Amino acid sequence: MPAMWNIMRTFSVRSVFRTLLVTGVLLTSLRLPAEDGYRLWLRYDRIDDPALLAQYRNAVACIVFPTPSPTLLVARNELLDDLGSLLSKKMTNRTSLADNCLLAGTPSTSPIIAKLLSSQYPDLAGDGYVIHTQQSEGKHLLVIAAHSDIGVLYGVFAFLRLLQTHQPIGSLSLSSSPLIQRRILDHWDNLTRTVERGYAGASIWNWHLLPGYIDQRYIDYARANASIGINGTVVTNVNANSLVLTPLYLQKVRALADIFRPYGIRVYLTAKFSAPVDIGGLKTADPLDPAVQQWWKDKCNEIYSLIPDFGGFLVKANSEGQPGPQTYGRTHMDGANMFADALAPHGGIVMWRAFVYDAGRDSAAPDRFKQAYTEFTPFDGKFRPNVLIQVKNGPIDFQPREPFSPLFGAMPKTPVMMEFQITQEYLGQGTHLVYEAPLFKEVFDADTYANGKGSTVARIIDGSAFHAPLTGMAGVSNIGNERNWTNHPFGQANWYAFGKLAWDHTLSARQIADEWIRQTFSNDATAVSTIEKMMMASREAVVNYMTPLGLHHIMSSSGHYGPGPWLNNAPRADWNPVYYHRADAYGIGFDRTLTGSNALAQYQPQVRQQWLDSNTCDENLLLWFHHISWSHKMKDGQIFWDELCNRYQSGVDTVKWMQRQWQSLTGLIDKERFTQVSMFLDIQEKEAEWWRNACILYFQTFSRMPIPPGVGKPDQTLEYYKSLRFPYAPGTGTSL
Ligand code: GCW
Repeated sequence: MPAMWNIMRTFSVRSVFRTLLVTGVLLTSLRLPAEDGYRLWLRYDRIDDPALLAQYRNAVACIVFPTPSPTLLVARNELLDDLGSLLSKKMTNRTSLADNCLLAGTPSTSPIIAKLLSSQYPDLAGDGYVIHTQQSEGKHLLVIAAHSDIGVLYGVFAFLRLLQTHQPIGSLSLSSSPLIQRRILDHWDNLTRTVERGYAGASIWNWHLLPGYIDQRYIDYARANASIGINGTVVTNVNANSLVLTPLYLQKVRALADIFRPYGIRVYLTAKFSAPVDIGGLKTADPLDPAVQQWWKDKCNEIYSLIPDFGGFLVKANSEGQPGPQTYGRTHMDGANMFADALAPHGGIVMWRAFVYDAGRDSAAPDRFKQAYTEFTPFDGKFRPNVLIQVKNGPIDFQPREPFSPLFGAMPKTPVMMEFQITQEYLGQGTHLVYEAPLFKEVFDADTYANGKGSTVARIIDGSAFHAPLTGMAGVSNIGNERNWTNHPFGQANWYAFGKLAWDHTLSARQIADEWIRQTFSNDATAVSTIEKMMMASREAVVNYMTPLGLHHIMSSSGHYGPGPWLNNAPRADWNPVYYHRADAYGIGFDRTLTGSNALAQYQPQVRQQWLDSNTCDENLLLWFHHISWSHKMKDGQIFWDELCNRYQSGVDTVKWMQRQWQSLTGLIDKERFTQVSMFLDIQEKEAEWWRNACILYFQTFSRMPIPPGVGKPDQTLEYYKSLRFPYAPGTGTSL
């Protein structure tokens, strides 16, 4: 192992890079140095195109960046360090402007910036930024400007991105403002450091050693998030532990909040509904009990005395065994409003999750699909103004493909925020290359018709459809303490894409992939286009080899690792795959039309119309809404059974194609990441075949039809696939 590699393992990569530059060890003299992925998309290696390097060096000859706040100081250091690396030139801050200076700041740090924003960017909102070239006082200037300090940091990262992706910077007039206010990562991290549905090692929060020991990772985490506009983090699991609200733990939370503050990141916590009983010595947690209300008010006062910019609470109540207001005969409204009242004097918010399905109402046509809508819509307009209802993108649970949740657009008087799952619980977990931006975009672009045509999910979430004053988007984190943060190097792209789309959901998945690849791997044209093609094909591949044509929730139980369509012995009916696919001798799929659960009635008529008829319904969603015969005629003329088998095969074929694409990049990608991705693609290929074989064999016991030609033949029996067990698969750690 080369000596440099050992050094890089031991120390913060950035500080090693700085040392190497200062001591004159030219990193660039080594071709494609080993990369462990720690630096994410923030690599800032020297620009390897000499002409471009010269151009950039001329364009940024000096820097003028007054820093009267911690955030501006962070922004300036980031700019100086990263430009120093990119341009391989020591950058310093000066106090007076010269030709080709980069001027950064806010209206209060520079009259030039004040004038620029008021005259040319009067609409620049909130934490948005401007990157603008202009002549001032006879000098050519490049200006990074914002109204807020954090906006300047966002502008700095955006400017550095232009350089890292080799864009021209000679004449710029860019501005960008976030379309969604709260852009939050939800960590399902337990105080024990296990991570529920985490596939990248242990939690990055070392609770035991906090607040005394500050891991460099906390700073690097904040920096990475700020670079993509994320401005909040819920550091604890929604399956919550009251302990985090005790004084001992609040000191630890405070240490994290202090680190994150200059990066514009607020800390939020999950609140366990029973905390007043668990740690407060009360006999009840009834939200209408004055002593309980007072307990939460006092708790909030205590938290805000330590963390003045504390964001608020995320609550999972009356869901999957978590206590909640219904435990005391009260409603979601009573519960959420109690927290809202305790937080309101401090400016905090409540994110109340709609992922509930405990109530068992609607005994006539029970369907888990319908429960969130059934339970929440009656309270529209009745929540306090600082409550957001946090809704998963689909009605069930982060499946490879779901229709959008019918709750989007169904609560016009209530702020509704999005919850996506970045971690790949149902998307191949730690080893499958699946780029999620196409999934996120598909949901955002879906039209709810809730306020007429064009009321897309994106416009519900960004508040424009119903003028929601409070907006938010959460992503369940895929981060752990693996050296490269996400285990799969391509998991980083999903973290990145989440942040970028929370900022601006109008970006395309391809655009985001393009800039991520350039920053993370290379600007080489072949590498960029090849990797982009792989990423763009990957989401459809996983749909095809796991759950084609609208199949859903057929993963094996508990760990959700691998196929388990045959499972039927879980304690609740709707925890069983057989509940969702309903295969029988006639056919397969969940009838959610009038003849079935009628979940379709929860959508606007125009949406319902799109999916109501099995002959016209989008085939990608067919089994979400219809129980259709094995010989149902598909749009391409095949019978359903053949189409199903072919889709499974096509998923496998795409993975094999991705393997070949990746191999064609030999020499263009650094060895370590190249090898890791190659091995993971091999695992993905085997698992895609496992999915195909197990599902086809199982469904064949109902269809009794032959496997069509061209579809790979299973190499094992169905009994073999059924016998597989993985009790120690990662991600199953429950809250403690
Ligand atoms: O999908 C389920 C997961 C649980 C998770 C739950 C939720 C945190 O399997 O692990 O619990 O969703 O979103 O609350």
